Amino acid sequence: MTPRLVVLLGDQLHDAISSLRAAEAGRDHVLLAEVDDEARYVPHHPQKIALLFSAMRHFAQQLRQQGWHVHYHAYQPNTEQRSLLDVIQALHKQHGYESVLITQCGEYRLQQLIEHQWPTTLGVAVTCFNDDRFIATPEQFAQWAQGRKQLRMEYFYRDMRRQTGLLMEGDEPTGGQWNFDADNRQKYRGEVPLPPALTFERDDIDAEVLALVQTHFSEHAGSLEHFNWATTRNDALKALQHFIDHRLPWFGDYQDAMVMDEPLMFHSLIAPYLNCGLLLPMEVCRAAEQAYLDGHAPLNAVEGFIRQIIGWREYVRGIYWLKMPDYATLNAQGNQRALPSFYWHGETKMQCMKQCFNSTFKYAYAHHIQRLMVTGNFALLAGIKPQDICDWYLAVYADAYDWVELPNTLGMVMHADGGYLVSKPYAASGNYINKMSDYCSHCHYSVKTATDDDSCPFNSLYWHFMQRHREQFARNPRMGMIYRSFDRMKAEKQHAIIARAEHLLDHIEEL
Ligand code: FAD
Ligand code: DLZ
Ligand code: SF4
Repeated sequence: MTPRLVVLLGDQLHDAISSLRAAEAGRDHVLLAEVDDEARYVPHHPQKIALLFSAMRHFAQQLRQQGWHVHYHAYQPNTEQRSLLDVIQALHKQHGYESVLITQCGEYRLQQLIEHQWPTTLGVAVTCFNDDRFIATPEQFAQWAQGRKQLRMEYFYRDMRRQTGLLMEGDEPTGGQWNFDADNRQKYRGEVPLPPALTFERDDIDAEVLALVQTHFSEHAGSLEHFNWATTRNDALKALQHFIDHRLPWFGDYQDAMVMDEPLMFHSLIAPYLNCGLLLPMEVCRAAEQAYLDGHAPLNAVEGFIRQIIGWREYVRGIYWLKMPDYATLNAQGNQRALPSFYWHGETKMQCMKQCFNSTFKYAYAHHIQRLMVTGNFALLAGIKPQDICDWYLAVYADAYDWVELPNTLGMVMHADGGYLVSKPYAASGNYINKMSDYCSHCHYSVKTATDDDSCPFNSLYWHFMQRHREQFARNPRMGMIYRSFDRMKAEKQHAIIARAEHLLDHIEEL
């Protein structure tokens, strides 16, 4: 029988993926390809490229052992085969495939090419399967969203709990509440020692890939020196177990906490594995639920963790497919400011930002609150162009893929969708960062003041942002109090704050 070609993208590295399930090992061929078009469409952190290339190579080896006929296109710097389609075309010439099988891609850009360009160029059918690693299909999400003017994650999350049965007792949520966030979000004062990082044994594939990435991608921001990601499913499972054993019990308590030179805290670091297929969302959630049932981790931690995965992760994906391609161009605040260069070189006197940049470039990682309330908050307050800051987040993290990065940045952080994803912008002054971290006591700036030469930039930029967008936000019932407290200030103080913010914006590169 004429073989078909299963194309596996770099973020589809699981042997139960829908495209493989539709194929036959004795008949069909499988392709994995390292190509410039995917590796360079943003300047991905070298660790993200190394993680993917090495995981792809290990996965190809595993598929061969399972009896699959695998074509592996290793990275070649000066080849004419720059895109996935180029590589597929060359193979198709040799083998004359009956059709191409693929699981739906995570990115609108590539999905458009797959649906429209691939079939015409190849002259064969391209069959696209639902990506059932996710719990909700794009159609299910669209149905849920229909008729709602504003979406709220919390209600969607409850449906996901009911659908999966996670932390459910019949129709009721375990513990009588859907959400235990009121018990979470404490400042960390060393009450529990921070767990050691898990390290992995490296093999020849890792070594080869690290050398390749160093040679061809070292101009991208970020270093390979501290590369410590799992590149096989077995190691990703060890990473999951390490999280469950050593971090999950305190995940809820310290989810929002930030500590000098401790970027990992009690976070799981599994997003890169979930997003590229080394781990599946449901197996991760079941493992966390089991830890609760075994009495190893409390409900506030386990519920909080599961909510991130079946709640936020599914919710942002639903919004992505519902709203693309227009979503990527939204700019509800009309921001025009370019991204300051310190986002790329990391040098700034703002200690909170410096801590986030250090972690980002060293580990291709920063935890959620660092992304949302520090580097994201700064971009929001300073009025950075949404497309600039989105490109940055897509490039610098090992877990970054358009479907999850874009709604988080454009919607959650920048409020550039006008409040479709969240009801109120996550804008905050230095006071929030001081409450949740020890950064301010190590900073050049003073978090206590707003108008002096050494005052924390977040303090005046916060009010500048509020005043700039007064018309948009003053009617928001959750923000009226903020405006009333600004209006109660003496006019002199108001002017001094706004003047300080304008000075900072004029000299943004010097902060
Ligand atoms: P943990 O804190 O241990 O959380 C557990 C898991 O929950 C994560 O692995 C992740 O899969 C999921 N999760 C948590 N929050 C979110 C969220 N808001 N959206 C989707 N999933 C979530 N996450 C990505 O996976 N890829 C991205 O490109 C990405 N870009 C982001 C950009 C911005 C501006 C912000 C504010 C958040 C972004 N996030 C992104 C969400 C979140 O910050 C990361 O998932 C998380 O920091 C990854 O670290 P972790 O695995 O240690 O997560
Ligand atoms: C992110 C990425 C990178 C860096 N390189 C490749 C690659 O060489 N080959 C490939 O198939 N996929 C790669 N990817 C992941 C794709 O860009 C990914 O499929 C899309 O981002 C869709 O989520
Ligand atoms: Fe950041 Fe301001 Fe605190 Fe410095 S004082 S660490 S700039 S919040």
